[in-house]
Amino acid sequence: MRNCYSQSNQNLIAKAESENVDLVWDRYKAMQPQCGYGEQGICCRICIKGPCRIDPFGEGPQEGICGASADTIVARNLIRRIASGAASHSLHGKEIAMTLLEMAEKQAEGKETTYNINDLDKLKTIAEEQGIETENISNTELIRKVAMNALEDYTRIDNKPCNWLENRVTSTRLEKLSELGVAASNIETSVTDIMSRTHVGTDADPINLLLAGLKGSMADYTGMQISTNLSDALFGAPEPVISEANLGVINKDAVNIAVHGHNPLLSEIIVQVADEMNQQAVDAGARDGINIVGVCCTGNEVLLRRGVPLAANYLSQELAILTGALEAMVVDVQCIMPSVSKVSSCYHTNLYTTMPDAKIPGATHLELDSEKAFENAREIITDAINAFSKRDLNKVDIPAEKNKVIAGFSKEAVVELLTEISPDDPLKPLIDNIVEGNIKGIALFAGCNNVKVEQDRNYQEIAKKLLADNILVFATGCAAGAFAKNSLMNSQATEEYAGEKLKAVLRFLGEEAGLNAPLPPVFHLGSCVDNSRAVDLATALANQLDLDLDQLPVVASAPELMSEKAVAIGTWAAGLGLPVHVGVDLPVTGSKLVTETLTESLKDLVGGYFFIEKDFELAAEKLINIIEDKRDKLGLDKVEEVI
Ligand code: MSK
Repeated sequence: MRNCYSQSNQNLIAKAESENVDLVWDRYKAMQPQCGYGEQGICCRICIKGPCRIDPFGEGPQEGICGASADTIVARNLIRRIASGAASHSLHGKEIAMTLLEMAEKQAEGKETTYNINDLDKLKTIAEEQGIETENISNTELIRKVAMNALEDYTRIDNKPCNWLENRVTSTRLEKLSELGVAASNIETSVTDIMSRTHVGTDADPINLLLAGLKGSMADYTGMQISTNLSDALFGAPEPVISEANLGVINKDAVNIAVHGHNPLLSEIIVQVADEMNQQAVDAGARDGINIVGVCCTGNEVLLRRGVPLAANYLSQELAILTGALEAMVVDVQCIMPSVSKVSSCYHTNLYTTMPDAKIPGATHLELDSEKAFENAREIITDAINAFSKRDLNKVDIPAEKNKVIAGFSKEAVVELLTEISPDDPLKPLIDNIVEGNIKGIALFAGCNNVKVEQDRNYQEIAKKLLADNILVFATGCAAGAFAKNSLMNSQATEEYAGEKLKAVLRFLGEEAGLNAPLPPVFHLGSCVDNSRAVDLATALANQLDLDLDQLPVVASAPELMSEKAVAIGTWAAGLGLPVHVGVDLPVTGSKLVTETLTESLKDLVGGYFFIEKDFELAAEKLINIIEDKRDKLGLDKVEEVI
């Protein structure tokens, strides 16, 4: 099996072998065979009487030493993953909210601040949506109130649903979630609750455990909404921007600095400082100055807001260093392989960690401190300029492959574009095109890369089939990275892959946007937390049509799901009513009850559910069938009868 869909990435993997550098694929191979108990979720390591494992063939132990059944063990393991995902996304949101609060406090004292509000309109929109008075109030006070409103979701002691959950789903959905007792009221308590009830000798009821997981996933969703929206207020809501993606964006004539992780607080400053210090790099011999490139979701954040080219998604992060032309990699949190330290040490690349909760042995730790953010950014860039002369030219091998990307499809950007066409009712053109079948449905691709499958391939193959069937594709996170790297986010891709009806819509929208070419067939919505943008758009459509999300011809797919965050995202997506395709096995197959709950019973409860399909042809077929079925149920083939 090839490791990567992208030929240039594949070539670099061969280079690693010749230079004796171990990559993720080598470590995966060395790990075979992997533990079958772990793969099925039937290994319990929660207490120290264990580890225990259930015999999947029914011949050995069928319960742990404490008496926990396979169902209990699998459910506990699953919801602990959801708790970790929710903790990660929501801490990200909390850090942005704390940055806003600190900014407001400093402004009130008349002090200078490192960060400022870049998008006051967005801040005001958020305030209005959250019921915060925007008239007769200073900007400083508005910032403080918005920050406090978000932070309230981490501290509330009553049972009212979180502020950022309550008004970010349809009222029907909120009712349903409340009835089930899963409308999270406090993000951190939802996570604590999972960790507490999964302690040895606590909750043994698999269904009760799964409901706690569903609640934890709603906390995850809430944290993502906070992350996306407050980041937009701080750094600007994305607008369509043209850039490039794949390893070819690393420039041999520039000082190359990769920003990697998820939190845009430092990367935004690095991009600003790089502009100021560009001439210093030129003076040091780098003809093209400083070239910032993105990796994973920090990469998506700065791509959407600053047009910074994207070098790699999750599985290619080591390859960016392997080009031998990366002077620095600056990482923040999440999805950073510890191996980047070892790989960097084989080259001249400086590796920096920047967050107190994400240090890596071998890296230089330069903590992001809002007081010193500019100073730190200057230090990193100065060191990178000095490292430029230390490149070993014999080791430099930058693949030529890079592709044009049109990114930046925030909800605001989409609505603004539609407003040009229909000022009084912006969503009408979108709804009309869905009703008429020009857009048969929408598929949201999210999630990661997983070394268990050929990198990026399933994304490409499934999306091409959906596009040919006039299904519009949205993408976030490393899914977006896969499409950006492999040329599915530009006008040419529309001409090549979209069905005739979808093509006509995208051509028309492209003209309206002043592109003189079609919009791309895959809309880049942003990083993992920006899945919230897709829900916002779908919820706006549902509200206008007086429907709920589970009735819309909308599906989600995570063909290469890998992280705990992705498990949390998949769970809330199902909880909000979406059918969720997963292209790898979930570690739940050791329990028939848990597997059936996720893939069947959940459907009756919330409308959404998971389905596993590893074959991309079949996955595409199933996603299309689901969309057609939803259209049928809405009577969309008999247009005049419905909307
Ligand atoms: S970075 S969570 S590998 S999408 Fe957001 Fe990519 Fe998945 Fe990390």
